[in-house]
Amino acid sequence: MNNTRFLKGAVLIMAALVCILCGVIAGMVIAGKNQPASAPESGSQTAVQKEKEKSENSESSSESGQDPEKEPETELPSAAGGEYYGALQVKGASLCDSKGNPVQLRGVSTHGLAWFPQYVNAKLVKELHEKWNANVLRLAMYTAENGGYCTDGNKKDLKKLIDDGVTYASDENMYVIIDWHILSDNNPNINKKEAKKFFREISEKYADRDNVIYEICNEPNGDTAWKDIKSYAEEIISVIRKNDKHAVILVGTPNWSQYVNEAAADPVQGQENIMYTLHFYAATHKEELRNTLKAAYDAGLPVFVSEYGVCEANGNGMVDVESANEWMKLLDSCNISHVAWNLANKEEASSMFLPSCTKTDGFTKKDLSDGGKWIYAMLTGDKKAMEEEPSGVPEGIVQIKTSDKNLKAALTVSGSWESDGKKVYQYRLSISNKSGEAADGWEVEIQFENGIELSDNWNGKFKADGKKLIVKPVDYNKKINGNAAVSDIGFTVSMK
Ligand code: IDC
Repeated sequence: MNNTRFLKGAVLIMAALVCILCGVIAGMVIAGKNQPASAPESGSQTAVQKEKEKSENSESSSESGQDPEKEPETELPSAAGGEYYGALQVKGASLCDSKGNPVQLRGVSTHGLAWFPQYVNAKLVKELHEKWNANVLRLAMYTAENGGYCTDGNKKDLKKLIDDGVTYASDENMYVIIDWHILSDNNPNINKKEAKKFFREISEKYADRDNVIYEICNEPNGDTAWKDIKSYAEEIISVIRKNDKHAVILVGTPNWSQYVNEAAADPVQGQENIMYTLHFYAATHKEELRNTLKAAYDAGLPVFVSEYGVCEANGNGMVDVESANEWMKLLDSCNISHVAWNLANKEEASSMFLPSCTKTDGFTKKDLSDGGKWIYAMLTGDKKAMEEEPSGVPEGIVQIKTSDKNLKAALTVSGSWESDGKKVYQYRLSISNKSGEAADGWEVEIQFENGIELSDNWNGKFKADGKKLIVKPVDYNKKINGNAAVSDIGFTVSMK
């Protein structure tokens, strides 16, 4: 009996060690893949540490089994499903079905295909169609970053991911955008030769598919002028048109696809079914860019919002629900199509899934980041999905106080495990500003049941003192606009 118990224990410990080791190695591989050199650093925790925590985390939960008191989490319910309109055409400023009725595509974009390939899977695409009501999926293929198509990326693997994405979307009767995601290569002419080759090949391959849309340059930026983009567009369009006479083609605009006014003043001539992209990030771009969009639309320019975020333009920072709602009002009133950035669990506000969630399908509301919840609620009309997480006091905590009565802090446990006989908790914190006025700073004081030791933290400045933890902002999440929130602040503590 004792021997069996000893053996069982030894097996468990060995299994645990193997799991941790695998987790660390996987973490290193994933970290190498997911973090392009230019990725904004989010706090002091490295991706390897996070992956390690995740593996330790899931390990402890598999040993202790399901918490019987926890309510079972249900997957997202079926919704109406995104509509399919057959072959599309552009008439005036509108995207239309084959009969000429204006239609709107609404959907989501992958993150960089090379970094988060796991989200290109049939089950998730089905889920996005049936449960999120999305009718378009964008496949973002970076051209110049780490793993980019024109740098060190594996062209064969990237084209296979595109092909899978196109197949899954077609199986679901969804539109699919193939996005030549220029970014650090700020002028599309830099990789024009490669672009021509790529679009020649894929337009030949997908010529018979009515649901494929080509996005020929994600975001020209820096000093790239509209005339540079226009001449590039003319060349690429003629390459595509040799194979595919009717597909909708999306053309980027200067300044990270914002200056649609410049395209409106001098659009591509003699071509049909061309649209111009405008990209916005709700917490950064507001009234002024909305006015630019409205003016271009009123001038008759067909605009497609092939990428937007509900957070800041760096893909992180705060989620601005109020601004995002304003944007949607405008887009809906003009029937302008929109695609949300991004399908990933990266530690950044624009990722729709929480970093602690490693699922690639079968998502529940609890798996969604604040931005993800907003996107889900907007696409499905399920307002409940946006309700705040309970701001009561989670496990291990006695009280949470904020520096201002208009600021409400919500704290949730995103993981817990044991280490060296101590209980370790990982918490996520978000702070919402309930007043209409911006708050220029904030401070949160958290009182724990026991003395704590802080082992990790991100997106804030932290000071632990006995049973107390003070959290203050970092530069980029200091200001909270009226009716907006900052989120994805996190920390790990062990209880003494
Ligand atoms: C960001 C990603 C981030 C990645 C970075 C690479 O969210 O994880 O490290 O690219 O430079 C865009 C771009 C889009 C950006 C996004 C957020 O099209 O590639 O993704 N953004 O910064 N335009 C405006 C914002």
